[in-house]
Amino acid sequence: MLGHAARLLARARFAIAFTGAGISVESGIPTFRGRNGLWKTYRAEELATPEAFKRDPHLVWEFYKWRMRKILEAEPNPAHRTLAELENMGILKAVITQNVDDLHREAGSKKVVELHGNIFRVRCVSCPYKENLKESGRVFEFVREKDLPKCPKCGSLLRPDVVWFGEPLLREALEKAFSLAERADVVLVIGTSGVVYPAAYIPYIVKERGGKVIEINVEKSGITPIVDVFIRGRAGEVMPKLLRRIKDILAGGNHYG
Ligand code: BV8
Ligand code: ZN
Repeated sequence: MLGHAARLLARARFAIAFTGAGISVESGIPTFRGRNGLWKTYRAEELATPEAFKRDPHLVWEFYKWRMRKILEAEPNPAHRTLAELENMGILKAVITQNVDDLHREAGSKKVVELHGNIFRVRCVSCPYKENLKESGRVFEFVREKDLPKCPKCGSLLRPDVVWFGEPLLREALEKAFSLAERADVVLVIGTSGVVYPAAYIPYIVKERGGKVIEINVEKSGITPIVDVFIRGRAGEVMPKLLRRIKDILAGGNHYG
């Protein structure tokens, strides 16, 4: 399996990666639907919605600040770092991610398409005001703040600049992701249950155009039925092994053929 995946990637003309919450598990960030449930009493689906924010903005901000704190304590893991190295080697052309944790960028990936936004960006519910809290250096003060965050321009509520359930994806990100998928001859799918749409279309677009689909997951997912190579395992363990095999092939170590 690993050798087949390594050969597909080493020979790929235009390989991309498609990642979900599972790639960040080994950085200590709980998945959405995993056993260790993201949020003890509430399901993420109920909190990551405009209705929840309207009904109880305090609770939704408590949920997001809890996640921001967890992510700020987290480090990219070997899976994130391997994707960044594959991009530097010219093998991987882009990472399309459903995650909002910014760990791909932290790991050094340059071409990252964030389909569901970024947890460190906030925007005003009324005016066009947006702020990337990491860039403005306000992230730690923001996370500590107990009161509801207000827009410095118009005084309205600020919200996380992420795509909630029932909200349309950012058109520009979606179009970029779809055009990357249309060009890809290999897509490396890592750590996604493949239940959230329209993001989950990405591997199908590659498949429909004759591309190859490689999946790394600890269990089968909604994508597995269309996968050419399924590697069962934890992303942080599998990815470094896959990289070594690819390097062997590129070094002409043709014992993998
Ligand atoms: C929209 C940002 C329409 C917020 C997120 C019924 C059928 C089909 C679709 C729908 C439906 N009912 C509703 C819908 C639409 C809905 C949807 O798809 N719902 C799902 C739940 C059925 N989609 C939407 O609402 C989207 N918008 O459709 O709008 C529209 C159009 C025009 C105009 C108006 C409206 C918006 C979806 C975006 C929601 N926002 N995130 C935030 O993060 O707070 S999605 C959220 O789920 C995260 O981004 C997460 O990444 C994403 C997907 O989940 P996964 O990444 O796959 O994570 P998950 O926990 O599910 O799985 C983890 C996987 O990792 C598992 O497979 C596990 O085995 C594996 N794993 C674990 N450990 C490891 C590992 N793998 C490797 N190594 C390990 N160590
Ligand atoms: Zn405003």
